[in-house]
Amino acid sequence: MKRLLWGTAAILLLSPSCSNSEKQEIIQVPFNEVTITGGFWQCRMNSELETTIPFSLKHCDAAIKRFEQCADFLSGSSTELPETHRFISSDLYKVIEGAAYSLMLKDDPETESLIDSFAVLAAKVQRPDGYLYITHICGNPNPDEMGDKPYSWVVHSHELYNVGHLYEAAAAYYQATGKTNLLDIAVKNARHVNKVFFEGDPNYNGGKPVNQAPGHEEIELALCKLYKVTGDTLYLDMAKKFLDIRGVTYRPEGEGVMSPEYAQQHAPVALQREVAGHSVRAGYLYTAMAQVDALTGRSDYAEALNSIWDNLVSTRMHITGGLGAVRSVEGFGAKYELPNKEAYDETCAAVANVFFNEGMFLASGDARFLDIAELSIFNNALAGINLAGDRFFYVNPLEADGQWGFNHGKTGRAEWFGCACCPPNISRMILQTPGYMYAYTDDAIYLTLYGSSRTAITLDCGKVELNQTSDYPFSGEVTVDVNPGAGSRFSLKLRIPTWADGTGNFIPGGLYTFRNRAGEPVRIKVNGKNVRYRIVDGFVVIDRYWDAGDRVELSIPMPVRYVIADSRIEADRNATAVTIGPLVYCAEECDNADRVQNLAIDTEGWGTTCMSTISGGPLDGVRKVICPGSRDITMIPYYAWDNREDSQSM
Ligand code: FUB
Ligand code: ZN
Repeated sequence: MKRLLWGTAAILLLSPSCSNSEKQEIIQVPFNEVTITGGFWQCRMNSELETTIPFSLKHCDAAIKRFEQCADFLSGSSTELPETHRFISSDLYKVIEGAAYSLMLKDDPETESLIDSFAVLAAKVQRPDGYLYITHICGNPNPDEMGDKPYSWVVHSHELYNVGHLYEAAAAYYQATGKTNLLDIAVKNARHVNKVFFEGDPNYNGGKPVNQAPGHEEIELALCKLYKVTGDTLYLDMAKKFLDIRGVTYRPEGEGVMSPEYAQQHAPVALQREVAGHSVRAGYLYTAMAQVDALTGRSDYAEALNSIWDNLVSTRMHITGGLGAVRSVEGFGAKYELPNKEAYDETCAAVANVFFNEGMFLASGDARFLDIAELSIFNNALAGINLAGDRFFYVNPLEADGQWGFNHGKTGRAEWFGCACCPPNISRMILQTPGYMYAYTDDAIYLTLYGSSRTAITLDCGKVELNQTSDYPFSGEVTVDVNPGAGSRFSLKLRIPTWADGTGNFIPGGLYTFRNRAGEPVRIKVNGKNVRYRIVDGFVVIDRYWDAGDRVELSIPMPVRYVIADSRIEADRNATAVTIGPLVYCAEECDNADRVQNLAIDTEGWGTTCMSTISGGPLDGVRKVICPGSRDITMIPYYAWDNREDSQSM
């Protein structure tokens, strides 16, 4: 998609571009090479490191106990069997992954020793051949859920889902510490899976290769990570094989969780054209497809992914970037089936949406994917965790009445869940967010998500230090100090979000459009002088010789915008949403002494809104807005709701 927008003053193309015309690989700057220096992300990173990680580790006791019981049972020191559970181990692995990321940012010997002890335990439980799934190892499966023996119910047992999360945790811990204790377990398991699924192992499935894709995707993207940290192409080959047999070698033919669509098994993945089924599964699948294409340098899935993405953003995504509107299947419904109060929008699905869109950006260089990643981060994903970092939403509706226990029985946030997939998912994502800020090719640097931060990037022409200051997403003012080692030429690509590009769309896809115009255009200055620019693929490209001390100032206006949804979304007819920059706003009962469902906004009243920053209390530093209507309506960013009390909200 090309977008054109012209600003003022002189164009900055000083001489022909040095970039070669061949498509270059776009590389993300890893999160641990970006230092957050203030602003929005500093608070979130601090609450992660200080609260969420230790808090989550404490909630792993039940999962660790199963490993201990299994080890004791195997050694003969106890006859007590661990409780059967399909995927509680995966929650523990995800917590370990997040904890490993935290170790990359801050030393914590206690956390490290806890992970090391767990690795000892896991090695005791793992079968000598590499198999690792407690219930079958201890021989006490619930056959309806796990099958009566290993890999006999691949469609729902979650055996491969669990070890996928183990691979991700092991890769992260290896990157953080250089230790191979978990990685050795992961590698042994992956080799075993390869033998059983693709070669044949006399001890499983009568010696015939299982050759069936798992019902819950995850191992595919995890194998990509294993490949990246080990360099062993076996894992990339396995990821591709698992993708290519999906919907080919096995296809359930029932309904609900046994429907062919539920786990995206209705067609070979390269031929799928619309989003379908369970949203977390779908999100992990699409992420893996994008990654396998990128890592193999092929475009086997590009047509499918582009079509699926178009279908997603133009028919089946909530304004918060939430996926999986339908509670009964935790997944996608019919086109435009996007209810508000009943919306499911699992936190894990929002996280998957971020992973998917980051992958699509890296494959294409097109910022429209970053618009969706950003939308999902700032709205649905961040809503999944409170500001203090110790209470969670699994389900993220767009309206709540304060009565219904929509959040797996709770009317508001929960401390943890029996099925705790979401808390560690959002936790591991937040720690990786600095990695979504910068990317680069040989001769270009992309600024992809704004926020106060510092990094250094090595281009062909040498090392470039960048120091960015911004209160984004509460302000669109961004200052970047550029310091190349020696005067050198490269492009700086500044992302201009769709909501600021003058096209009248909040996000790509046309589902959500503005009632009011943007007003002021985006302005860019280099060393104090206005730059005339155009936007290509969502970026302004400043191609010039850079010198130490050069300063870029980007000003993205962030007025209050009123948004209407496509009229085919029945639940949103006659409704107006309020957005500021990438943030979707909502009204809570505690700010509005009235049933919020009774409030009516003046749909033309955007000119008299009033923004201010909250000082003190749980929402300290959050930008609120007062909009005119049946009364003055106080609104806060959607991600910040239910941080004060469980109440009505919309
Ligand atoms: O099945 C594992 C996880 O549990 C899924 O990703 C979530 O949707 C929840 O059902
Ligand atoms: Zn979840």
